[in-house]
Amino acid sequence: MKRTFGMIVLLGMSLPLFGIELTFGEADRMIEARKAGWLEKAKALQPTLLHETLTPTGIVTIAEDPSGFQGWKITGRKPFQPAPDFVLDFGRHLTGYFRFTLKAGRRPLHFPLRLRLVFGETPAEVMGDPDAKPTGLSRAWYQDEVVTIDFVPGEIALPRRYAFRYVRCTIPEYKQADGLFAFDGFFADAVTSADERKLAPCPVRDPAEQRLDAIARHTLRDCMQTMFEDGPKRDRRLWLGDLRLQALANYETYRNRDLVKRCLYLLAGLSEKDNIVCTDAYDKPVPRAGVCRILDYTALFAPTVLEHLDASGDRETAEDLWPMALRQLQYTLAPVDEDGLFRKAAVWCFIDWDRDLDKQAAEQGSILYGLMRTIELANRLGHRDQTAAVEPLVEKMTAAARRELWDANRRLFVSGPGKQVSMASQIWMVLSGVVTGQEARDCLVNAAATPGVRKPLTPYLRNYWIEALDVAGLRDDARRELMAYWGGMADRGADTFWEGFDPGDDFFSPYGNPLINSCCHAWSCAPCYFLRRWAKTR
Ligand code: RAM
Repeated sequence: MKRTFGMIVLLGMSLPLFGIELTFGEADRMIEARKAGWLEKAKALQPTLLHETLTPTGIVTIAEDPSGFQGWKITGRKPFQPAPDFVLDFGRHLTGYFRFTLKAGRRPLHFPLRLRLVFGETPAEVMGDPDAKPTGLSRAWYQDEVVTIDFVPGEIALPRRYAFRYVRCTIPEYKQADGLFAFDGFFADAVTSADERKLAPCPVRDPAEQRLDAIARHTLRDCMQTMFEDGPKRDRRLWLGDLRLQALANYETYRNRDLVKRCLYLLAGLSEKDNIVCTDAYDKPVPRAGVCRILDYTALFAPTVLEHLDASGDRETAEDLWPMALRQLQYTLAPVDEDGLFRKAAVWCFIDWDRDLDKQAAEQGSILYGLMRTIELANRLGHRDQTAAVEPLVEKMTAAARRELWDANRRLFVSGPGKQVSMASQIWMVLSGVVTGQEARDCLVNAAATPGVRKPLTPYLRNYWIEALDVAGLRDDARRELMAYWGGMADRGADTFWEGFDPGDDFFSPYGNPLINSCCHAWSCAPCYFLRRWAKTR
């Protein structure tokens, strides 16, 4: 193997890797030859959605109440009766379509009948004012519509797909329209690619755990569409980080391995010219790459391929995608300097929606984690020779993390020039095996007890916190954390688990306006993964 130096140059930093240039070059050629075929395979794996027609369980009255989630609480329920402003309750969260039928009244409809409809995943969403706070995202994510009807009787089917349990209907000219029409029926067509008949039996016995398992499963199911969506309300996009957690939960529940395979092929097939995997994608109207590229998500491609191999035994797919898994190392390792330390990257480092989080240690850990899993995948597929050049980096990055980021006095990891203490740093250092055993336990426990420690703001990073506690041998703490955090959402009335949850702040939103948050969010489906796995190994 030819000795090459400085193959990776980004932001002026170089990493001396020996001989690997050759391997990446070969990977590039293989990717280019296979890419179009990957999109064909993704297309062939497109699932047929399952439909279920639902009718509302009745009308709910919702009142302002500071003890309710985001200040609103259901105060009563009754059967449907006509009113100028009413909220239908479909009894459960669903992803799907809405239609209603109207009857003619005693007199003809002599002006257009105008209704305002608001679809909500929570009571607060249908009652709150979406314009009260600006959002960094589009206001159009708020699910409201104005419908104008010229003729009755008739059926009005809204073309858009919504994520909802509640539908609020307001009729501004209700008085004038009295006697000109009547509601005849309301229907929801719920869609999903999760097949309840394939659901694995639930080994969880404890009722509190069963409650969380059911909500998590429901979350996963409503996100399972023609691909794994992050949230059926928003962004309706396939994100690699979300996909990994959905895939793991899906192996324990709906076991739709083909949907994981389709998503892996979509992300690989949609990779850009430089063959770096797409980290967010759409499948409609035709598959297209999104606009983001997240470093720590890229590092999760190989682990997701490896876990799919483990869950499905499908060696052919892993082999097919292997060059892609290998090729990502060139990108994820680029911001690592010659001493094996992650310095700074000019790309999006996500980790969590915490804008003040210093991400150095967490990125070091997630890149190292991805590297180790790529080597493991190589071993499984008999391609050890192709990762031989990067193997010494595991030791180098581990040593650099211990040398530069470990605070031996406090027995925890710090991050960045300000030596910030966060759970994110400990979590990824534990998951990447930089510390194990007592050291792993110490850093997780010591950081959590540090005043001002930055804690996860999203269920995404919480998920990895639970995993890290478990890996460190602290399963009881992992269970306690899980029950407290996801149980907190359940206690606040969650039908499906949310995109963001700060136990101290109902109004937390990464986007400025909590009504834009997604309340059925893929990366929050962890309980059905952990609780089911733990129940099998108690
Ligand atoms: C948001 C979505 C998605 C997540 C990205 C990083 O837009 O909630 O789930 O993966 O951010």
